[in-house]
Formats: sequence, structure tokens, C-alpha cells
Amino acid sequence: MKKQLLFSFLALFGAITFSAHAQVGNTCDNPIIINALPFQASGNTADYGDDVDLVQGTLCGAVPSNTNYLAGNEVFYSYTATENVPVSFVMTPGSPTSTNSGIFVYEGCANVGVSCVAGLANSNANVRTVTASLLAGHTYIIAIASGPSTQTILYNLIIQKELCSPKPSGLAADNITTTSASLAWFTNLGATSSEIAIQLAGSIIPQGPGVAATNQLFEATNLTPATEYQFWVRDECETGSGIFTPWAGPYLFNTLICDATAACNYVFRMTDSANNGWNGARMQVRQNGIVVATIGSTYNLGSGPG
Ligand SMILES: [Ca+2]
Ligand SMILES: [Ca+2]
Repeated sequence: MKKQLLFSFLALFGAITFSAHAQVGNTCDNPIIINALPFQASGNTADYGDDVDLVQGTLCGAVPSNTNYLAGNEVFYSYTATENVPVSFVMTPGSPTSTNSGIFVYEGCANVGVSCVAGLANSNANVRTVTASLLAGHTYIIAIASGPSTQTILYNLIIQKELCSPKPSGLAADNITTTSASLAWFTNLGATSSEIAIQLAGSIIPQGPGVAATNQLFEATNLTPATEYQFWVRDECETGSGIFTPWAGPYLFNTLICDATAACNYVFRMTDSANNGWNGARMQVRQNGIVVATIGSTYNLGSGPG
């Protein structure tokens, strides 16, 4: 009977261990496969477990270099290059508490904890951008992790070919109506030809070509009222070449909810039972997800109404 129980326990333990490691992305030998660039993904390293605690290795951009930025949870991606090309890896920590994070690019699993081809890790939560010249047919491992005092981070990862650079900057939306917007950007190449992609907010980086645009301006029309959009833009390296910079973006904007003549005014009466105002608190008023007002800044004293 005891043997039977022990066997059952071992079988159960084995199943739990197996399931903990079976999820794609948890370990280097079972990574999330990136099939094509550009690529974008968001995630939480807590979903991929704490399976590896090797110190990241040399040439990994870790500051200080002896801090183990694989100490916390970690996620693994894999990309096999199809051409010799420089590639940028941009990891944006997803919240102010996503500190002590790192992104490490290795050539193959054998180099995890040994040596990076590119990497960056430090104590803050700033965007991490690294580039590496990838070789056709070689498989690269991208590890995102944190440590030792931050167990888990939220992250956004964007990987793009750098066929020419720099990409555009200064993206902006102006003259917004219920169905249109003037979209503009700045070229850092002196380019006159670009491509633009307009999407619903929250979409991933464009997976195909955009719409041709010239002279850093595009009039977006036939948009849907009261809708959150975003756009990306890329400059053509040389006019007519069909080769582009990486995408710049996303830049978020929204169409108007209604024409100004059809808008209604509402009065919000703020009160406070502690008789000392809202203590810096703010309240966003949203319609269809779009912020139409932010109140609270005028109410700093008394019980109200403020
Ligand atoms: Ca893991
Ligand atoms: Ca770890």
C-alpha cells in the first residue's frame, strides 16, 4: 500500500513538473518561435516561470556586471535569421515596478549564461534597445528576465530589421474630426517617400506593407467616430528602392465623439467627507473609452461641492 501511494505521489509530482516546464517560452529548449520580422509581443514573465538562475554571461550589457539579471522569472524567444541583417530588439518594461529587467540575445541555448551577442540590463525601468548583426541560418535566443530584487516584470518586445536608419520621429495627429485626422512625422533621412499604417489602438506592429505617403503628411479619412486609433510610419531608404527603415510608432490618437455643435455640457459636483478636498486625486471622464475630461485639479480644500 505504501509503495502504491509513493508511486502515485511520484507520478503526480512528475506530471506537475512536466506541466510547469511544458509551456512554450519557459525554457531555452522550448522557446516561443518567432517566424518573421517585424515581431511584437507583450507579456508577464510570471507566466513563464523561474527556471534558470545562471548569471547572464559576458557582453550582455549588465550594469553592474556581476548582478544576476536572470535571477527572477524569465521568458525565452527564438528567431532563426533568413539573411545577414542588423536587427533591433526593443524591450519596454510595462510598468514603473518592472525594474531590474534585462534583455539578452544569445546565439543558441549553449550560450545562455555564457556570452551575449547583444544585451542590456540595469536597475531602472527605461526602454532597453539593443541591436545585433544576425547571420543567415543562425538561431538566436532572446531572453527577457529580471533580478535579483524584482521577481517579475511586464514587458513589450518589438524586433525589427534595421535596413536603414534612423527611423522617423515626432509622430503627431492634428486637425482631428469625427472621421478624419492629419497625421504627420519627421524624417531623419531626408526622405520624401514613406509608408503609413493606421490601425485600431492596441494592434501589433504592421505585418505587411503600409500605404504610400509623401512629404511626412497623410490625411486619414473615413475613420469611425469615437474610436481609438494608432499609426506607424516608416521612411523609404531611397525613393523607389522599396526598402524601408523600421516602423516608428505606435502613435495613439482618437477621433472626436461628436461634432462640437452636438456636444452636451455636464456639471460634476465633487465632495469630500474628510473636509480637505481631493488631496491630488483625479477622475477621468470617459465616453466610449475616450477621455473627455479630467476633474479634480480645482478641488483642494473643504468638503465641497468643489
Ligand atoms: Ca522561465
Ligand atoms: Ca531565473
